[in-house]
Amino acid sequence: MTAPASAVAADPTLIGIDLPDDVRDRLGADLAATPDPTRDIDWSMARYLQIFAQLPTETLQRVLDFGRHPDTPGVGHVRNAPVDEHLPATPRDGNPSPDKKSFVAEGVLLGLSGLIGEPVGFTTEKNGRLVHDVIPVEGGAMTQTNQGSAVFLNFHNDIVHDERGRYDLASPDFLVLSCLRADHEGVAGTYYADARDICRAVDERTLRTLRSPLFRMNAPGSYVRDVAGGAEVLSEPVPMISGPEACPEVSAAANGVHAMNDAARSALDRLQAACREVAHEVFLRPGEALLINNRKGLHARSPFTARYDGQDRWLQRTYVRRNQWDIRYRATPGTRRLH
Ligand SMILES: O=C(O)CCC(=O)C(=O)O
Ligand SMILES: [Fe+2]
Repeated sequence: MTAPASAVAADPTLIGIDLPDDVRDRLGADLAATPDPTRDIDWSMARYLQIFAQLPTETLQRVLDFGRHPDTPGVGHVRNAPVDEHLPATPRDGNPSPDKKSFVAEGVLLGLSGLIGEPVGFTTEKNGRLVHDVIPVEGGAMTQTNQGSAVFLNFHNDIVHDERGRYDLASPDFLVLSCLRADHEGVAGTYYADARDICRAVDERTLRTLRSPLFRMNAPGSYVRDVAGGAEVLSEPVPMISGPEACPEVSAAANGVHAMNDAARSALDRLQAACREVAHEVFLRPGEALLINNRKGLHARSPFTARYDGQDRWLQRTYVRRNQWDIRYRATPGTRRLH
């Protein structure tokens, strides 16, 4: 792991995006006057675009470049974003808070998301909502899911179960994580390992194995729990790393990867170790967000202590696609962003 993000802003695989105070205040005032985005999401996305167009041109370009170019960094750390004046208790069940009456955090999350793509929902993840609440939930403390807290959430990317047998194709291109409340001790770290750095860190033979279709991904925990009755649902055999050397893509299921032989098993262990060696570490605080490219790298989270007292760590998250055309076969009839 490397130093906290503030010290690595110049790193070529992490960009820092700092909003000046006057811009933060202007965005905050505009977002505070914007209604609940779930009332009319397409109108709200248009409004957020207008609001975020006020960013300084260079800042705006950094975010746009993050979304549009294969050779840009895989993770962006946004700091000094506006926050809600009043933040209710962290919901204990991981569902949206009925007491949240202003939508500044949602505006920051969706506004940033709209600059890099389109927020989309998946029926099997958070009931298809566009804004996900990522909160420690008591029953899930030990799980490899976003409800966990007591265990290290292994390096993974967010994938979706798909009837076609590949879970890495319909998956989001990006996720955005925005912090409303840090954990009590402030020790919950979010990590990002860029595939370019991973490829440099492992030996040639391991890389060749990781690039071979010797791995079967288990479907996400939410799908296995809610749809498959707890049984594993494995993908077809896939490689973990694919694509050109200069801009590789990496995919690893959080809920378990089955290696199909011994070489694949040790390559998988080496992959997790390499991620830990090369990862950026960010301790998210209120008013900060991470833009995460879900193809260029893997992310992880350190353990932390949840108290379930209404003051626990609270992130909001979106899943973002550059476009929805390639996943239109999954679209839920009568909806536009739900797959
Ligand atoms: O809690 C975090 O920092 C990351 C959780 C995560 O992997 C996710 O929400 O997809
Ligand atoms: Fe994740």
